[in-house]
Amino acid sequence: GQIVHLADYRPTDFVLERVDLTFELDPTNTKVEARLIFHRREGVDPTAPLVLDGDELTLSGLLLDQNEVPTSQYDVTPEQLTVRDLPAESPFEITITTYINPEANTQLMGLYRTNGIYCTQCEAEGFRRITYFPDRPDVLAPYTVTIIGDKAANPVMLSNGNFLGGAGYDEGRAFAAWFDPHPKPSYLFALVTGDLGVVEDTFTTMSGNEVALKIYVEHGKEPRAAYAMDALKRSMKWDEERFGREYDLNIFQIVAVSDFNMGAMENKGLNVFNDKYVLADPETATDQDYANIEAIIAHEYFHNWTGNRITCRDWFQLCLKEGLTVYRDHEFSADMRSRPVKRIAEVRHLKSEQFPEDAGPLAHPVRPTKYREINNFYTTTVYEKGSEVTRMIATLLGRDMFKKGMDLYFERHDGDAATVEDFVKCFEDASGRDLTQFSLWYHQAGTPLVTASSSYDQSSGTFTLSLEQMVPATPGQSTKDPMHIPLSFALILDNGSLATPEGVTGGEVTEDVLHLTERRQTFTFSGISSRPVLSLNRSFSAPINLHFDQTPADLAHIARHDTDLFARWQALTDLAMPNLMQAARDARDGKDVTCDPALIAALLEAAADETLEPAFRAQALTLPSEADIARELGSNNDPDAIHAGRTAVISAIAEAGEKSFVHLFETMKPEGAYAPDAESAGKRALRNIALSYLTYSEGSPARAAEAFASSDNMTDLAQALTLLAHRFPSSSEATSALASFLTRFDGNPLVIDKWFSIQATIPGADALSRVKSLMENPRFISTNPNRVRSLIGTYAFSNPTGFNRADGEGYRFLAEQILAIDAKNPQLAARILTSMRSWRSLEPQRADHARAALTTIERAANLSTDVRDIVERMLK
Ligand code: B3K
Ligand code: ZN
Repeated sequence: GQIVHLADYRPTDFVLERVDLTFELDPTNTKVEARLIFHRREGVDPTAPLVLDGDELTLSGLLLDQNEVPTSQYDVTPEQLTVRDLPAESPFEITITTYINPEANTQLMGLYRTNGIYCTQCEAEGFRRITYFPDRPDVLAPYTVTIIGDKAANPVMLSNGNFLGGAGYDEGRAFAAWFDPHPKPSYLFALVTGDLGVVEDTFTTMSGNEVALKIYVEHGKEPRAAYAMDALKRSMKWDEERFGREYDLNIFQIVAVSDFNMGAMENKGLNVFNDKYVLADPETATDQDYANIEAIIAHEYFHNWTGNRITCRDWFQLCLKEGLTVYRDHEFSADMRSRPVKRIAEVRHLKSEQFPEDAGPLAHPVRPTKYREINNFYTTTVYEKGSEVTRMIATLLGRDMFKKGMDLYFERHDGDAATVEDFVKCFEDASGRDLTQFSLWYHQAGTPLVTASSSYDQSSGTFTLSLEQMVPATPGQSTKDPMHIPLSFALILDNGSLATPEGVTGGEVTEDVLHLTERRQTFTFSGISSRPVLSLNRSFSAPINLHFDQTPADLAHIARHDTDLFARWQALTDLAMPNLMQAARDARDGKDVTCDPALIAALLEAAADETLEPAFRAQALTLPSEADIARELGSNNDPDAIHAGRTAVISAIAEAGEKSFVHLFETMKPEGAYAPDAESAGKRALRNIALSYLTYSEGSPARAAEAFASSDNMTDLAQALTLLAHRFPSSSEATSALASFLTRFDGNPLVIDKWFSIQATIPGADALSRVKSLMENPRFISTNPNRVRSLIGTYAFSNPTGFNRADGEGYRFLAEQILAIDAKNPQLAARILTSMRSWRSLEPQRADHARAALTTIERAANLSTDVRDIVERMLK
């Protein structure tokens, strides 16, 4: 658990030339032989020893150029192997033998077993659990891998790169050999073997190479991989068209496994996926599942260029591959689906996940400068804010210059382990623009707050906009410099058309983007003939909090007229938020909750507007979440009051709009058999949000029960079940729907996960006892990350009233669970613990309970570095 500092980076003393690995598989005693060829880097002290990383390893053999190394020449611990007296100049070969136990590997890092399959996960530092190695991303080499194992149990034997050959070589044993010609860091190594089914296809690249595509799944699940295959082919095509990136091996493989710590992993030529993000059919997957599969298949595939061909120099540069690749997958989904609706979903996600992280004790820059446990930095800040930073570069430079910069990046850094500075430099060189101030987005944590005020002067025809920016203090960064904030804007006139100013003073404006670069800046637009309504930060061009006291009338004007659909949705949200905040305060003070008729009118108008796509209308009707309201309130939060206030506002909208909701429910049914396309999904979303409102106005489970009984796809079924369980938890309709869902999908763990999550998020204090009894259910497997996340994780992250019980029982329960999970799988435990990152903004009684629970964790014996790092930062 030492702290690692960016400032301490230096290249390795030895250059790795080649890696040759042989695995003799055995469930509890796998032999790994690693032959590594090194040479001393020029200029390095000729006596410097070779130091290799390990993690829980036992060395059983060590050769130097095929001769046994005397014990006096090396030191070894489970964490490190140091070899001395190595050749000063000529290359040498080190052969290391270790034995590892995949069956006992509950951390799911390194080589482990899941459902009879051998599988690896090496990012960030899992390779050192396989053999002693310079396990860092700037050590790249070509790999040859030989796999030897039981023939019957492992008909499929896979590793990175191209297949060299294989056969059954003696009684009951088989082998396979793979060669990956592309130099890669160890974190991209993968090995998978087992008895798996496969779905095959091909893709012909833009220069005419035929690539074999294979998706491996458990036998019998092949039909459920069809959508993933389709998404893969579309991703490959899109990356050629949009970024000019072509695939570079003759085979691309994906394996779906059921025990996996995260979503998926971009190992070179052999992606390993959580099966949740591969398997889908209409009966078992929701529209959201399909969209996630499409996005994650694309994300991992896109890593082949942004991550693998160009990797990271060190783990501080993680956003170099993750932020950029998220940006790429966002763009892909926007092109495949509806761009504005996709943007709304991204911003909802950013605000609900990244903004709280940036405003709490775990805040860190997109490019951090120190870490204690790198696995704790695969955060929404690195990923999602990292993506937003890339998006801002595109906004600042414009589409063509951005493309030139990307081309330069691919050309200049192909084969490199690069840095964020390298990346930014490409855009500077391509465009001639100085990005020094802009780079603060990588280095300063915290969500900037921009305060805006405007005025219009009729006599001179000028519109004045005053902006002020403030970046809040974050851990380790008490003062901040002003940032370069690109704000997309429009001046909307009375009739809905956009004003074209004659001139502007006070700062740089390029096309529809204002460049806010000072702490305070006033822009004056001239030649505006009548009072315009300003729409600011359109498309969410900058990831900021914006305080701009616009009147409900102005917001309604934007919601009606902006040509940017995102901005229309944003205006509706801005209209709703003060209502929801006041509702929470009123509920807390025992007052009657009211809802502004103007809000109701604006929402119903958007809902009924048939010129708008259904998916957008569904987003418009989906009010900010309880967590969103808590974030806006900022401090002294009472989740029960927020829930009560929001529920009352929803009821008021439901009453007023009942007729429209009945109409939408009856008409928004996609025709024909289920198809997961965005348009049909949009109709289902609109119909289901209408159904949700109707449960409030009708006050009866009847309509949802009927929807449950008649639905022919998982989207509608899961939504109906959610409404029954959440709105009418003690009704016989809810009980029988939960029971029939279980019977119908028993044996399909990914669907049972939905059954767990739906129950874990039933609002109210009873949720805890429900979660506890579900943990006793035999279908709950405490070592499977998907089960744990869907029950315990969902409860802690997504049930504000159930988890934040006033008596603190939710926190005490979580503390116990974290310790139990930590003993087996530290990464999973640490991730779920981050659900408490906003504990300081709770009202004092709950905050005290939360602190006490965190302190129990902090004081526990044998904490992993992962959990210790999180809990200590949260309590600091
Ligand atoms: N690169 C992996 C994440 C690895 C997480 C390691 N703790 C998946 C992705 O971002 O594509
Ligand atoms: Zn990624």
